[in-house]
Amino acid sequence: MTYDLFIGDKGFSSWSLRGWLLFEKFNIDVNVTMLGLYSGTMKQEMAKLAPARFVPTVRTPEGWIIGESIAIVETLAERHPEAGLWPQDAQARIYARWLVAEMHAGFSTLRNDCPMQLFKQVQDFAISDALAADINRLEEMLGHAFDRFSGDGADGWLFGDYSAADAFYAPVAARIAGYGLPVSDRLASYVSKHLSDPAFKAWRAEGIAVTYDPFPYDLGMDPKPWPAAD
Ligand SMILES: N[C@@H](CCC(=O)N[C@@H](CS)C(=O)NCC(=O)O)C(=O)O
Repeated sequence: MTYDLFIGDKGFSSWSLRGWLLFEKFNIDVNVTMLGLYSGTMKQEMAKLAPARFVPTVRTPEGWIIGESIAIVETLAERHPEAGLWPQDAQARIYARWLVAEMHAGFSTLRNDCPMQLFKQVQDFAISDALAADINRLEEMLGHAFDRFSGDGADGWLFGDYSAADAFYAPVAARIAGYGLPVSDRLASYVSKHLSDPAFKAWRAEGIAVTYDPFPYDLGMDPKPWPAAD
């Protein structure tokens, strides 16, 4: 008996990526099922998972359903304390939870204006004042983690070792990369760390292998290649 994780898509679904990273990066066994987020079959396929409505949704080995990312991360952390989803240090753990909660509830302009797509880098993306404010807030929140908790300088994970907070900010890194958003050098290093993470690369490779007709998002004229990752 193992967990079941239901996701929607690998090229675009930021929340699916978060859910998958929580299993993949912390070595928790899971069977992954892809639902038809873009083919129109998801609602019908999710009927058996009610009252869950969105991906990611998890079914525990007991058959219990978890339909929200925050509930998924807290449940996995409670059931797998040895996996290290949250930092060990109590103060770091508070900040990791704060980062995850703020990601879940905030950054609405970043999320709306720059939907995650892992295919290309949009050229000359126009930065509104509201988007600039979200980017500043990211710099402030992640900068605090770099200053106080990351331990190994500008290119470490937020709390030294990979934590659930990094999983929640992986799609943010992808948005910064996918829209060429202007960020500080240390945030750019953190983005590169995500882009070169083997789990992220494996997810992206499968995501971009899918052909969409029509392609769900407008990438503008002549988008640039996705940034190179080691
Ligand atoms: N609050 C949810 C958000 C999940 C979410 O919005 N997932 C999107 C895909 S990235 C979805 O299922 N969309 C389907 C729909 O809106 O019907 C969570 O934290 O898991």
